[in-house]
Amino acid sequence: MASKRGALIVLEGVDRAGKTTQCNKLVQALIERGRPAELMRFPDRSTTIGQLISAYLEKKSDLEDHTVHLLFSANRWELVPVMKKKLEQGITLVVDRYAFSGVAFTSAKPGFSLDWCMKPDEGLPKPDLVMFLQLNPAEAALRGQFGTERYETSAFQKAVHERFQQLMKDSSVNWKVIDASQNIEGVHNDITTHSLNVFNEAQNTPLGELWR
Ligand code: ADP
Ligand code: FDM
Repeated sequence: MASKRGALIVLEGVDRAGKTTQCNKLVQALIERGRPAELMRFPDRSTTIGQLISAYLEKKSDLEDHTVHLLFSANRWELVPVMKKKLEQGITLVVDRYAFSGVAFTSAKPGFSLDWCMKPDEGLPKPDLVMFLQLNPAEAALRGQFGTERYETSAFQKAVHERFQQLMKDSSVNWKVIDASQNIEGVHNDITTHSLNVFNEAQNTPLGELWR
Protein backbone atom coordinates (compact mmCIF):
# COMPACT_ATOMS: atom_id res chain seq x y z
CA MET A 1 0.00 0.00 0.00
CA ALA A 2 1.26 3.48 -0.86
CA SER A 3 2.32 5.44 2.20
CA LYS A 4 0.36 8.55 3.13
CA ARG A 5 1.45 11.84 1.65
CA GLY A 6 2.66 14.80 3.67
CA ALA A 7 0.66 18.01 3.97
CA LEU A 8 1.51 21.25 2.19
CA ILE A 9 1.21 24.08 4.70
CA VAL A 10 1.90 27.73 3.81
CA LEU A 11 2.39 30.76 6.04
CA GLU A 12 1.75 34.18 4.56
CA GLY A 13 1.51 37.60 6.15
CA VAL A 14 2.82 41.11 6.31
CA ASP A 15 6.42 42.00 6.99
CA ARG A 16 7.48 41.12 10.60
CA ALA A 17 4.23 39.24 11.30
CA GLY A 18 6.34 36.32 12.51
CA LYS A 19 6.28 33.98 9.49
CA THR A 20 9.88 32.83 9.78
CA THR A 21 9.71 32.41 13.56
CA GLN A 22 6.50 30.40 13.28
CA CYS A 23 7.59 28.23 10.33
CA ASN A 24 10.63 27.11 12.30
CA LYS A 25 8.58 26.40 15.41
CA LEU A 26 5.95 24.47 13.45
CA VAL A 27 8.53 22.22 11.78
CA GLN A 28 10.04 21.51 15.20
CA ALA A 29 6.63 20.79 16.78
CA LEU A 30 5.62 18.41 13.98
CA ILE A 31 8.90 16.50 14.19
CA GLU A 32 8.46 16.21 17.96
CA ARG A 33 5.04 14.66 17.33
CA GLY A 34 6.63 12.08 15.04
CA ARG A 35 5.54 13.70 11.77
CA PRO A 36 8.40 14.23 9.34
CA ALA A 37 8.45 17.89 8.30
CA GLU A 38 10.74 20.26 6.42
CA LEU A 39 10.94 23.99 5.93
CA MET A 40 10.92 25.69 2.54
CA ARG A 41 10.83 29.37 1.70
CA PHE A 42 10.10 31.44 -1.37
CA PRO A 43 11.90 33.02 -2.95
CA ASP A 44 14.48 30.24 -2.68
CA ARG A 45 17.56 32.40 -3.22
CA SER A 46 19.93 29.44 -3.65
CA THR A 47 19.08 28.61 -7.27
CA THR A 48 20.26 30.48 -10.38
CA ILE A 49 16.81 32.08 -10.73
CA GLY A 50 16.78 32.76 -6.98
CA GLN A 51 20.06 34.64 -7.26
CA LEU A 52 18.58 36.94 -9.92
CA ILE A 53 15.63 37.59 -7.61
CA SER A 54 17.89 38.17 -4.62
CA ALA A 55 19.98 40.76 -6.49
CA TYR A 56 16.75 42.50 -7.49
CA LEU A 57 15.41 42.54 -3.92
CA GLU A 58 18.74 43.84 -2.63
CA LYS A 59 18.55 46.59 -5.29
CA LYS A 60 21.79 45.41 -6.83
CA SER A 61 19.98 45.01 -10.15
CA ASP A 62 16.85 46.31 -11.81
CA LEU A 63 14.39 44.04 -13.58
CA GLU A 64 11.25 44.92 -15.52
CA ASP A 65 8.15 44.31 -13.35
CA HIS A 66 6.51 41.59 -15.48
CA THR A 67 9.87 39.86 -15.83
CA VAL A 68 10.54 39.69 -12.12
CA HIS A 69 7.01 38.44 -11.48
CA LEU A 70 7.63 35.56 -13.88
CA LEU A 71 10.98 34.85 -12.24
CA PHE A 72 9.34 34.54 -8.81
CA SER A 73 6.86 32.09 -10.34
CA ALA A 74 9.60 30.19 -12.18
CA ASN A 75 11.43 29.89 -8.86
CA ARG A 76 8.40 28.03 -7.47
CA TRP A 77 7.96 25.85 -10.56
CA GLU A 78 11.61 24.80 -10.56
CA LEU A 79 11.09 23.38 -7.07
CA VAL A 80 7.83 21.55 -7.82
CA PRO A 81 9.51 18.19 -8.60
CA VAL A 82 11.34 18.33 -5.25
CA MET A 83 8.16 19.36 -3.42
CA LYS A 84 6.10 16.56 -4.96
CA LYS A 85 8.74 13.97 -4.18
CA LYS A 86 8.96 14.99 -0.53
CA LEU A 87 5.17 15.10 -0.13
CA GLU A 88 4.89 11.63 -1.70
CA GLN A 89 7.52 10.39 0.77
CA GLY A 90 5.22 11.49 3.58
CA ILE A 91 7.17 14.63 4.46
CA THR A 92 5.07 17.65 5.42
CA LEU A 93 6.30 20.90 3.89
CA VAL A 94 6.01 24.11 5.88
CA VAL A 95 6.45 26.94 3.40
CA ASP A 96 7.39 30.54 4.25
CA ARG A 97 5.58 32.54 1.47
CA TYR A 98 4.20 31.06 -1.75
CA ALA A 99 2.21 32.14 -4.80
CA PHE A 100 -0.02 34.38 -2.64
CA SER A 101 2.93 36.65 -1.87
CA GLY A 102 3.75 36.53 -5.57
CA VAL A 103 0.32 37.86 -6.51
CA ALA A 104 -0.04 40.30 -3.60
CA PHE A 105 3.32 41.99 -4.18
CA THR A 106 3.19 42.33 -7.98
CA SER A 107 -0.46 43.35 -8.08
CA ALA A 108 0.33 46.12 -5.58
CA LYS A 109 2.30 47.75 -8.42
CA PRO A 110 0.42 50.03 -10.81
CA GLY A 111 -1.06 48.35 -13.90
CA PHE A 112 -1.18 44.74 -12.64
CA SER A 113 -4.46 42.88 -12.22
CA LEU A 114 -4.92 40.05 -9.77
CA ASP A 115 -5.91 37.80 -12.68
CA TRP A 116 -2.78 38.45 -14.71
CA CYS A 117 -0.61 37.89 -11.64
CA MET A 118 -2.27 34.56 -10.80
CA LYS A 119 -1.86 32.98 -14.24
CA PRO A 120 1.78 31.84 -14.07
CA ASP A 121 1.16 30.06 -10.74
CA GLU A 122 -1.98 28.26 -11.90
CA GLY A 123 -1.52 24.53 -11.39
CA LEU A 124 1.18 24.69 -8.72
CA PRO A 125 0.77 22.16 -5.89
CA LYS A 126 -2.21 23.44 -3.93
CA PRO A 127 -1.59 24.01 -0.22
CA ASP A 128 -3.79 22.01 2.14
CA LEU A 129 -3.75 25.03 4.44
CA VAL A 130 -2.70 28.67 4.09
CA MET A 131 -2.39 30.62 7.31
CA PHE A 132 -2.34 34.41 7.09
CA LEU A 133 -0.57 36.04 10.02
CA GLN A 134 -2.56 39.20 10.56
CA LEU A 135 -0.80 42.12 12.26
CA ASN A 136 -1.52 45.83 12.06
CA PRO A 137 1.27 48.14 10.88
CA ALA A 138 1.61 49.88 14.26
CA GLU A 139 2.34 46.56 15.99
CA ALA A 140 4.66 45.46 13.21
CA ALA A 141 6.59 48.72 13.71
CA LEU A 142 7.19 47.79 17.37
CA ARG A 143 9.04 44.68 16.14
CA GLY A 144 11.70 46.74 14.38
CA GLN A 145 12.29 49.05 11.49
CA PHE A 146 11.84 48.16 7.84
CA GLY A 147 14.93 46.68 6.26
CA THR A 148 16.60 48.10 3.19
CA GLU A 149 15.30 45.64 0.59
CA ARG A 150 12.92 46.55 -2.20
CA TYR A 151 9.23 46.69 -1.14
CA GLU A 152 10.12 47.49 2.48
CA THR A 153 8.14 50.74 2.79
CA SER A 154 4.92 51.28 4.68
CA ALA A 155 2.98 52.60 1.65
CA PHE A 156 3.83 49.55 -0.45
CA GLN A 157 3.18 47.11 2.42
CA LYS A 158 -0.25 48.68 2.89
CA ALA A 159 -1.08 48.06 -0.77
CA VAL A 160 0.20 44.48 -0.45
CA HIS A 161 -1.99 43.95 2.61
CA GLU A 162 -5.06 45.08 0.65
CA ARG A 163 -4.23 42.61 -2.11
CA PHE A 164 -3.93 39.79 0.42
CA GLN A 165 -7.43 40.68 1.67
CA GLN A 166 -8.70 40.30 -1.90
CA LEU A 167 -6.97 36.93 -2.30
CA MET A 168 -8.47 35.67 0.95
CA LYS A 169 -11.96 35.99 -0.51
CA ASP A 170 -11.17 32.98 -2.73
CA SER A 171 -12.93 30.05 -1.07
CA SER A 172 -11.13 27.49 -3.26
CA VAL A 173 -8.15 28.01 -0.94
CA ASN A 174 -8.22 26.83 2.69
CA TRP A 175 -7.36 30.16 4.34
CA LYS A 176 -7.11 30.61 8.10
CA VAL A 177 -6.46 34.04 9.57
CA ILE A 178 -4.20 33.96 12.62
CA ASP A 179 -4.03 36.77 15.18
CA ALA A 180 -0.30 37.45 14.96
CA SER A 181 -0.41 40.10 17.72
CA GLN A 182 -0.40 37.35 20.38
CA ASN A 183 2.88 36.33 21.97
CA ILE A 184 5.03 33.80 20.09
CA GLU A 185 3.64 30.78 21.99
CA GLY A 186 0.04 31.91 21.51
CA VAL A 187 0.48 32.23 17.76
CA HIS A 188 2.31 28.91 17.69
CA ASN A 189 -0.55 27.13 19.48
CA ASP A 190 -3.10 28.40 16.94
CA ILE A 191 -0.89 27.42 14.03
CA THR A 192 -0.20 23.96 15.43
CA THR A 193 -3.91 23.32 16.02
CA HIS A 194 -4.86 24.27 12.45
CA SER A 195 -1.98 22.22 11.05
CA LEU A 196 -2.85 19.07 12.97
CA ASN A 197 -6.47 19.46 11.82
CA VAL A 198 -5.56 19.25 8.13
CA PHE A 199 -3.52 16.07 8.36
CA ASN A 200 -6.38 13.65 8.10
CA GLU A 201 -7.84 15.26 5.02
CA ALA A 202 -4.44 15.74 3.40
CA GLN A 203 -3.61 12.08 3.89
CA ASN A 204 -6.86 10.92 2.32
CA THR A 205 -7.04 13.27 -0.68
CA PRO A 206 -4.65 13.69 -3.58
CA LEU A 207 -2.60 16.86 -3.83
CA GLY A 208 -4.65 19.53 -5.63
CA GLU A 209 -3.73 22.10 -8.27
CA LEU A 210 -3.75 25.75 -7.22
CA TRP A 211 -6.36 28.06 -8.81
CA ARG A 212 -7.72 25.33 -11.12
P1 ADP B 1 8.53 37.68 9.23
O1 ADP B 1 9.24 36.44 8.75
O2 ADP B 1 7.05 37.61 9.10
O3 ADP B 1 9.08 38.95 8.62
P2 ADP B 1 9.93 37.19 11.74
O4 ADP B 1 9.59 35.82 12.19
O5 ADP B 1 11.27 37.38 11.08
O6 ADP B 1 8.78 37.80 10.80
O7 ADP B 1 9.80 38.15 13.01
C1 ADP B 1 10.09 39.55 12.92
C2 ADP B 1 10.58 40.04 14.29
O8 ADP B 1 9.50 40.01 15.22
C3 ADP B 1 11.68 39.19 14.90
O9 ADP B 1 12.55 40.03 15.62
C4 ADP B 1 10.93 38.25 15.84
O10 ADP B 1 11.73 37.81 16.90
C5 ADP B 1 9.81 39.13 16.31
N1 ADP B 1 8.56 38.39 16.59
C6 ADP B 1 8.07 37.32 15.93
N2 ADP B 1 6.90 36.92 16.44
C7 ADP B 1 6.62 37.75 17.47
C8 ADP B 1 5.53 37.86 18.41
N3 ADP B 1 4.49 37.02 18.38
N4 ADP B 1 5.59 38.85 19.32
C9 ADP B 1 6.63 39.71 19.36
N5 ADP B 1 7.69 39.67 18.51
C10 ADP B 1 7.68 38.71 17.58
N1 FDM C 1 8.03 38.37 -2.94
C1 FDM C 1 8.04 37.11 -2.51
C2 FDM C 1 7.51 38.72 -4.19
O1 FDM C 1 7.50 39.90 -4.57
N2 FDM C 1 7.01 37.74 -4.98
C3 FDM C 1 7.00 36.43 -4.60
O2 FDM C 1 6.53 35.55 -5.36
C4 FDM C 1 7.54 36.10 -3.31
C5 FDM C 1 7.56 34.67 -2.85
O3 FDM C 1 10.03 39.15 -1.97
F1 FDM C 1 9.30 41.44 -0.11
C6 FDM C 1 8.64 39.42 -2.10
C7 FDM C 1 8.12 39.51 -0.71
C8 FDM C 1 9.30 40.08 0.05
C9 FDM C 1 10.49 39.50 -0.66
O4 FDM C 1 11.46 38.61 1.25
C10 FDM C 1 11.07 38.28 0.00
P1 FDM C 1 11.80 37.52 2.39
O5 FDM C 1 12.34 38.38 3.48
O6 FDM C 1 12.85 36.62 1.80
O7 FDM C 1 10.53 36.81 2.73
